[in-house]
Amino acid sequence: MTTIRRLACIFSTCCFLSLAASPSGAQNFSDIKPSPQQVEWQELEIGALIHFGTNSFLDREWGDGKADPKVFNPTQLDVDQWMRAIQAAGARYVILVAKHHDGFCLWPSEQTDYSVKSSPWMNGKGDVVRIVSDAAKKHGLKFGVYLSPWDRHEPRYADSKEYDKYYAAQLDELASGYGNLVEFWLDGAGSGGHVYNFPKIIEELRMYQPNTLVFADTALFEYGDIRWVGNEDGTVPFENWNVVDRHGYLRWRPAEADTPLREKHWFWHPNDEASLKSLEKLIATYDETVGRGAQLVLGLAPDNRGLLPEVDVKRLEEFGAAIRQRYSNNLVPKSHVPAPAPSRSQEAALDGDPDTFWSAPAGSHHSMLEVNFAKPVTFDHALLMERLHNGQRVHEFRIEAWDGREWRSVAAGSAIGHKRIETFPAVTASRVRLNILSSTAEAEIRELQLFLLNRAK
Ligand code: FUL
Repeated sequence: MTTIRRLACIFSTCCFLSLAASPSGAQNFSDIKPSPQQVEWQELEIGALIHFGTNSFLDREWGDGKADPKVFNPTQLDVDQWMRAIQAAGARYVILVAKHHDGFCLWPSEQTDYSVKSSPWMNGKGDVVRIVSDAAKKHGLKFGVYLSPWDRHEPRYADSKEYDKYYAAQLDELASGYGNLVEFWLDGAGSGGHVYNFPKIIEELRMYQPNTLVFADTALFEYGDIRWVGNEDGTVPFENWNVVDRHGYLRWRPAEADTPLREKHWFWHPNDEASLKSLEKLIATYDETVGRGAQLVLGLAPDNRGLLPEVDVKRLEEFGAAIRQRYSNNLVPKSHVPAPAPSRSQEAALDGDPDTFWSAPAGSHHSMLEVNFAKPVTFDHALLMERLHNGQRVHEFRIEAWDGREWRSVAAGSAIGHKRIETFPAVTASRVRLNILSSTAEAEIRELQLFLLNRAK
């Protein structure tokens, strides 16, 4: 389902006006830095977004809010099975859709009876948000929630002010009752024309969850910490900058690319196995999201038993294994000749350890990171990582290989960001360098890695 997450039309404009009048004056791209929470979040790289509710029992994507809660009756619900599959895929966080557009709540909200408490599941005594948040913790995964603003069931939706109270009260329950939330997903779908008091809503959220990151379309600018990438295809358009501008207001807002494991389906549907994405497609998705400095969020859909279908589990396992295998054989640490003493600090970007980094000479706007190999190596992929604590500094780079007479460019771009994966025809060389043609201040490079992935048959 194509979705337009436009919150612009539903968000009061007063906050932008107050920002425009801010005494801080003009902002500069290179001064904008991530918060510690954003730095930590960008390390997670892959997340899972779980859609499960009455739709899962009715072969629907968007419920109309009229489904009988009695249809919600998973007989084999096993959230540990979900978590094992999520971990196997290499994901590090889970976002649960606590309420989708149909208004049905997966926790026993005190604000409505339209929830699990009116379902036969566990005789109305169950709480899916509780068991998923507990299971995520147990499996070492961070946990977040999606609470749809658009609500097709709740009669108060017709009255903006009354609905704001309802929504904020639901948010309080989620924000105060389930431990730390890594991310709060604000989906603008269906909300066109509706006015929400987001400043108040975010105030409420921050009271209990000062560290949570708010995902939203770029419209929710003053508050959004993570931006939607603009499509649900699993592709991040080049060049991907972490600082974005809206109405002259700059903010660090890393991109999250959400895409379902099954083509165009966020909820489970019967006889739908053909829509399961192929392993090749998922690998390409990884390279076009994480490999472009963004977060990949895979949509997972438990079925009407309450289990992830076996074929989905298998695909997630294959995906995780394939990514681990592809990027496990970095040629640089094992085959390169360590740099001579004056350039020894470069080793920190050549050691295969993303926790160490090389800093280009202080104040430089142009720098080189060179790798020498004892014997020529053949490679067709490069993986770069920039340290972002001080901002996204690299603005133009080339990866170059020495052909015996001159340096030849094998890949070039503007943004590096958290991670950048480049694919090119195989090159054999004993000298390779990252030529940073332009950086706003000294570049900070965590990794330069090289791989040979497409071996000749
Ligand atoms: C969209 C929704 O309309 C879809 O149903 C799904 O929840 C997706 C993640 O976001 O905006």
